[in-house]
Amino acid sequence: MTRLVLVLGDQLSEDLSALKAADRDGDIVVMAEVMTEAEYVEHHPKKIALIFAAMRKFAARMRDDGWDVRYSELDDTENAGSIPGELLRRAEETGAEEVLVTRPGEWRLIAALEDMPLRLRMLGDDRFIASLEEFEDWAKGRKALRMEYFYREMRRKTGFLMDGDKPEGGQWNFDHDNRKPAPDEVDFGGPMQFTPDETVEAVLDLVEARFGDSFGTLRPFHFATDQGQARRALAHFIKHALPKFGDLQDAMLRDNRFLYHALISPYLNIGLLSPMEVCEAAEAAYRDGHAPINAVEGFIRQIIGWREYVRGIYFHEGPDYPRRNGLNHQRKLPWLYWGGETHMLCLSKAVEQTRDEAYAHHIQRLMITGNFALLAGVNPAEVHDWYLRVYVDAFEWVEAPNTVGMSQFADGGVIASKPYVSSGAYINRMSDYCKSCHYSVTKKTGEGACPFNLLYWDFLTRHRERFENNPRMAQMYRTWDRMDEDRRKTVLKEADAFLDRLSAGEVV
Ligand code: FAD
Ligand code: DLZ
Ligand code: SF4
Repeated sequence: MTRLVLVLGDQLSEDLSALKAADRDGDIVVMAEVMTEAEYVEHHPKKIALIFAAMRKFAARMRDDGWDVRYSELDDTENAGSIPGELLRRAEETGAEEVLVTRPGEWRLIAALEDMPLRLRMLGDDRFIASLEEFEDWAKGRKALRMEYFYREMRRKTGFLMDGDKPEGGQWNFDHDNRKPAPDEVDFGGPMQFTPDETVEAVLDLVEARFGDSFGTLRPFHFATDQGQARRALAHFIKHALPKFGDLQDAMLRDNRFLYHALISPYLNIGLLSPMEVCEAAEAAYRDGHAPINAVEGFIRQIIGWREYVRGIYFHEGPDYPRRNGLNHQRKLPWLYWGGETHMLCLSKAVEQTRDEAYAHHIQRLMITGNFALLAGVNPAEVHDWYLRVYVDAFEWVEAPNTVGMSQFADGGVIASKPYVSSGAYINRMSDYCKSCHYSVTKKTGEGACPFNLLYWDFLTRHRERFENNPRMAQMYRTWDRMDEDRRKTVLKEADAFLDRLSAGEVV
């Protein structure tokens, strides 16, 4: 019996469970560029280009390896326009009755496949280190699902940075050595860039014609689009940037978009790199004396800790997770997130780089765009939609827990034990943005006061009932309570006026 083997645009790995379970001689691989996937949110054009180009190259490689691949390009006249539609069309064409698929990374697509009138065999995605069953076992009976404890399990499971049953260097986490402020100079020239080949150019033309009006700059396009290139990008990062990754992980510079970050998340998320190979390379750099423990532990924690943990949370919490609104925030996403003018330099720089690169690093996402949306009380569904659209690495299983949970505290504290909010002081410490901003970061009220300073106290006051008994926030409330009453009134009045101007669409 012939079966169809579905390979989605973020499943471009030779060792995908559906391919491992398939028969190269009898089964047929189905890959399709479809409008439903390209349109379910209005993705950044670079993201669509990366996925289509990588899909085309992967299909070519599979054919070279002897697979019968039925590939549909977006403009093919027969293209049914959706993944289930394409599977049904191929089933009719080939007489296949069963579809093998590796579990997709989004509830929406899982439901669409399950609704199809074809027999479906859905296999676990074993490209992750923890299976969903293992995550459930870990979560069972715990009051709080904290990443740090899950991470230790993953260290034990993989053996990364272990010295017998103890953590290498005597500690599980070296973060107190990280978090250094922005440096004056960066001696890493940025992630490896690739000149588009013929396949990539054809995709860029297609994306320009069909999605050129969406938010985001398509060209220049330098992402890796196959496994070989992605591996070179990884090796480049390990050699030139990993040693300083830890120290400067949280720093931000107005004229340097990448600092010592890897920019490998898109490659990991679409399957061009595996988490194991990435961590093996990082650990080898530590064992060879090339990179220090704080850098390597910090990096490995992001991958076997955070990345695995957020996926576990997404599937553990269920399909309603992305729509949660635990703080009942209702403001519309301000226009400045789409490139509208703003005098806040940190925000304008983060948005500008997002538009150009489809990339911003973690602290820009969390403490600039995320922090501002949370302080301003923006509806988390709109924030979620924005992050899913604009970043090249955004797939719901990883984006939603980071945005809705970690950044917007809209899941009521499943992921974060307190909201990630800060005044301008944090941004000033970690970046050089404030030096050239229209606002003064040291000014707390009055003309030219940094909006983060006003909104920070306004947020804490609005949500006092929810947070004042949180031991990690008690100090903040004590500081607020010690302030002179007139001053507190001025802060709240100015915050209100600022939010009114923001909602009215004025340039703030
Ligand atoms: P590096 O800083 O070099 O880190 C190395 C790797 O660790 C990354 O490639 C990534 O695979 C992994 N990693 C690091 N932090 C996380 C994390 N919190 N969750 C999952 N993996 C992590 N990451 C995504 O892959 N897709 C998203 O859609 C996404 N949305 C985010 C939204 C918000 C609001 C926030 C705060 C974070 C989000 N992240 C997301 C996590 C993180 O910002 C990116 O993984 C990281 O910026 C990718 O860049 P990099 O490869 O240079 O990472
Ligand atoms: C993101 C994306 C896009 C833009 N286009 C396609 C596509 O045309 N065909 C495809 O198979 N996959 C695409 N993807 C990735 C899917 O949206 C992704 O598999 C789901 O969101 C689950 O993570
Ligand atoms: Fe951002 Fe405030 Fe600094 Fe301006 S002063 S860059 S608004 S934190």
